[in-house]
Amino acid sequence: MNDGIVNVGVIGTGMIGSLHAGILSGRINGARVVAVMDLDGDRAAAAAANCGGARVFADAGALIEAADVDAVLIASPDAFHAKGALACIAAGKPVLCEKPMATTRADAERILRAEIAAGRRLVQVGFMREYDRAHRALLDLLRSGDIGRALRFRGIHMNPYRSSHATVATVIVNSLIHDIHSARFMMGAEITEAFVRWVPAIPKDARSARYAIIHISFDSGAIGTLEWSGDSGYGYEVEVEITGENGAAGTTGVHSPILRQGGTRSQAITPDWPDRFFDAYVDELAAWTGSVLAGQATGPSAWDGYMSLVVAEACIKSTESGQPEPVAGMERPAMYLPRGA
Ligand code: ISE
Repeated sequence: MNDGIVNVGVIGTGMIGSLHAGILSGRINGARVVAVMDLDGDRAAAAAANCGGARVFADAGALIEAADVDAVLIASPDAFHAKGALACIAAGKPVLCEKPMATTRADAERILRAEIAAGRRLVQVGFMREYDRAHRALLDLLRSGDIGRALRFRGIHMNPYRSSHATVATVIVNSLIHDIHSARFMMGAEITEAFVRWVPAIPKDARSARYAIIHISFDSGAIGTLEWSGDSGYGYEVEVEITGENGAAGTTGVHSPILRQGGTRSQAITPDWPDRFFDAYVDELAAWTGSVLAGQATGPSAWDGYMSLVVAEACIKSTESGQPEPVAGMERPAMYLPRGA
């Protein structure tokens, strides 16, 4: 890092890992990918070649410990995130861990306590919507006070067909985790209660999920809904609407032109998340690289990763009880001051 370049090791070279590796090596001046790891050797080799000849590892721990790796990006399957993040903290290496930070509240708490014990922030969580320009414009408007006190948050998260989201619990931890974070971050408030209703994807499999709505309450007194589809039938759409005392505002995440032709008006919607959030990933990786070079972690923290799992656990309990469930995390440690504060 002494040449002003962060040498990054990437764990997991699937869809998101190879996207991150390509952005880091091709678009971020302050970063280079020097190591990649994946259990699929061919996939790792292809990613390494795409990054100008990075070293290929078969073991994540060896990559994290490698002397020439300054910082780590974890993009492995969700179940391996917590182990990797803990290993990075133990090695004292900054890590951008893709969401979810962990798949259970208990593992998320282990990571949080390990970072507190380390005495400094090392973890950033891959909640890239914070870097989406439509979300940032809405947040700036909300923070300007133009619409007054926020009363309601509505998250809309419409996916094209998703075979990977087998159960409503998996949907909550893997996908709705984005919306849980956006709600907390943009409202500047903690969620205190969650109530989940959903429509099964497979009529005979009550735990499968085609459409889900999470009803939430905030400690500010505001309320909200997080709406998710596993097969929108029209593409990929993520939007946020916030209603305040003096008005309402929403993201305009669809940037394609409006076409008027043949008696209709139409607008193209992105086919999936890499298209909709590519610019956000670039901005996220540029910000992360800058924070590593500055030695001061910024962006979504291990606290955000932990609280998203605290909320997710309450949501899963609600799917089992059929009732609204309380959300209660630990006291916010001093090293995680409210961001934007
Ligand atoms: C995926 O893992 C993501 O992170 C996308 O942002 C989200 O929209 C999608 O539902 C997830 O499966």
